[in-house]
Amino acid sequence: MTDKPTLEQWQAAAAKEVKGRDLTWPTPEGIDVKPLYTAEDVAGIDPGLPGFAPFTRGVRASMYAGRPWTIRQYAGFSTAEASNAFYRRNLAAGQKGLSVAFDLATHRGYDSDHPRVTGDVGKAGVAIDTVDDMKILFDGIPLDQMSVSMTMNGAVIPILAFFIVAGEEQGVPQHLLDGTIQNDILKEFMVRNTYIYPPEPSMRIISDIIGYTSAYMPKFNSISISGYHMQEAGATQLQELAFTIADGREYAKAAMASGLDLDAFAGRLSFFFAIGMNFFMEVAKLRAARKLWHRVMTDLGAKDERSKMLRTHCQTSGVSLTEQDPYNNVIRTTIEAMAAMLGGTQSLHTNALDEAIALPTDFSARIARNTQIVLQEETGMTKVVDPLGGSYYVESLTNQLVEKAWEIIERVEADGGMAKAVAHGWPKAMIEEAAAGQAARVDKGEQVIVGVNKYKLAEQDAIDILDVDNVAVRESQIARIKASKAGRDEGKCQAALDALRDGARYSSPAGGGFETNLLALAVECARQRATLGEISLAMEDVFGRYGTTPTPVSGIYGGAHEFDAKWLGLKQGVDSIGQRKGRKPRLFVAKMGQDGHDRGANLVSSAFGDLGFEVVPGPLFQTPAEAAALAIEKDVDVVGASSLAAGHKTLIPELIGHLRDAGRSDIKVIAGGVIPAQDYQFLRDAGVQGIFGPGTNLVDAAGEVLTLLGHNMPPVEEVV
Ligand code: MLC
Ligand code: 5AD
Repeated sequence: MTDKPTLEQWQAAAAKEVKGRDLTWPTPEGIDVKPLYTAEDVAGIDPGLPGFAPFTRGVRASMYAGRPWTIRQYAGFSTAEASNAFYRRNLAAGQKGLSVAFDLATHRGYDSDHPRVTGDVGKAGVAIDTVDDMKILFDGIPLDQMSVSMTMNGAVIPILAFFIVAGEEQGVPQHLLDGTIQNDILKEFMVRNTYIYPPEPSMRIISDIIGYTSAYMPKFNSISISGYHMQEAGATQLQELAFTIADGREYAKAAMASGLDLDAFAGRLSFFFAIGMNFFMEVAKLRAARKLWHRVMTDLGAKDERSKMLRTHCQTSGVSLTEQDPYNNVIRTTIEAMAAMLGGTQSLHTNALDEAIALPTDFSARIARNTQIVLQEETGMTKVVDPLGGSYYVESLTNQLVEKAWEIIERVEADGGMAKAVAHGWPKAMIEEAAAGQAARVDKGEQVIVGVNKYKLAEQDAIDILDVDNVAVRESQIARIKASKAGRDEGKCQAALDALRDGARYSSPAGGGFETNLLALAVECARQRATLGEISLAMEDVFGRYGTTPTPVSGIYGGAHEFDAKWLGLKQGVDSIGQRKGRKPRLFVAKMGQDGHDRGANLVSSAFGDLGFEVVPGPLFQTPAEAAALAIEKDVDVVGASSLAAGHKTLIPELIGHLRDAGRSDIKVIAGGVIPAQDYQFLRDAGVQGIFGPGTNLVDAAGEVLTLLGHNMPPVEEVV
């Protein structure tokens, strides 16, 4: 009998095969993934059993063998009628739960007739101004049978109030309402930016909602603590994991501080993670999250095991998808969906193949939905609980993530908790540094993205995309707001709004009773047909409206390129423009409309700053007139308008018009972000001098900007 080979023998054999090349893979998480895992890596690790503490292997004993995850596709666009029809078609075709995407005007607490939101109405989601819109949205969809997720964080009080009243008027009492409200403000301040009020009253709103729903809506998940947007903003999976669990801990502590009993609400806290392309890391992340949450809730004193169970929704990663060669996105999404499933998600959204360009069409939504249906119904993969349990690699990764995340969670605790850490800014800076590092790896070709930096297509056919006529949507919304206001008892409506304003003023913590509970007071406003804008404004009168200006990180993108000939040539170009002008070239990175997606804008600011530009990082949410005024005040050479929420056809031409009217047509305007090829000519005709779509290489873009500024870029060979 031959002896069993030893690990040393394997090491020698592998080293011989690859001639001593190091096969370790250093991941962005700081984990050195080895080419082989064995029993030695999991010695002493016992992941337990599914359905039992600490739930590493899943929250239910039978998991998908008993009931598959909920196919819950996030959707919404245009009017309530259009979105309702889309939902009904999708439900008829196999979708199981609903998930509402609201437009950015709604997110930020503005009615569709507000002058700040002309470019945003109905664009990135559905426009909802009153209870009447909400009723149309769920027309023919029984709210006691369908679980509904609503992604809302800023205008969370009016939206949840509308939902409750829509149910009431549909004949469904609130205790039967089943669903989830996102209601996660900390990550808004960190990465997603659809906040309205400053942090302190925003945290009170969350406690008020947890208090109200735990008393009256036992089937409703009061929060969806979200890491998704962190990964979208560039966070590593470790950062996403750690900050999300730390956010959860902060919310639980805030609700307890407001007088609520932990076990009365903890069972209805839910989570939401992104699932990107690092397959095993994602599986391990979900398993680690469950283990960590169990530990956090035990520490906080939860008694009920249900309070310690991390239930989560997942969405495949939007940023991992590309405009280039878009059918590859179907492959990527399938792989990500499998990771979510093998990680044990409760609910899943799979992105559509046109993700990088526009909202889904019926066609792309069908492929996305069927990705899940095929996994559930054709593969047999649901028949075994946690099939990767016991994998040396997955168990070892799970444990490493738990340990590394715990270090970050302890750092947050040492800083006074997540609300303080967010105020101090370091989590956001960490995420932006990770984003800049990742962008540099992609732009340098070190991280392969098929069709973008490798295996590029010479030519690419345009695919059909959904285009929403926001002018028409806005007009129909304005008509409905008018009708709703005309039909209401004005005295009663104003009295309800006054009561809400008073409730906001009352400064002692929530939980002391429902007289000052903002959701309870808003429900009455909704019954009296107050609009979303009016309800938001009543609270804004007391709380104020919050705004920030980005502070781009520096040195990371430039540092990664410092020895590249092309980069050095660009730096010389920037210097020579500077000498010619007597000052550095100035770039203003503008964010107009209610679009708070600032990853792209921050990356551009950061990379151009590293090149030697003087960068003016614009505040979020400007109107075109405000952006033009700032461009003129700062005397910039170029305005780069970053648009990720489909407002570009309205907002950018307006900006150019304002510059022209002020006699400053010499200021060049370029556009970047999610801009479909179909819109390029329209924008060029409006005077846009450079367009940079998804997947743009920032080094190449900088070259074009220098040319635009009159610099003759020498060929790379002349620089070195
Ligand atoms: C589940 N159940 C079982 C079972 N599995 N019962 C017996 N045996 C099994 N094997 C039970 C559950 O206990 C539950 O009942 C019921 O079935 C439903 O299952 P669930 O697992 O709770 O699923 P679901 O209802 O879908 O809830 C999932 C959730 C929830 C808890 C994660 O919070 C949710 O749906 N979240 C979705 C969030 C979302 O869609 N967000 C979109 C964000 S988009 P009971 O009685 O125990 O409840 C976004 C993008 C952007 O943010 O930026 O705009
Ligand atoms: N409909 C469908 N999907 C949407 N997303 C955003 N808005 C919508 C919408 N209205 C998805 C995209 C995006 C993520 C935040 O959510 O995948 O990346």
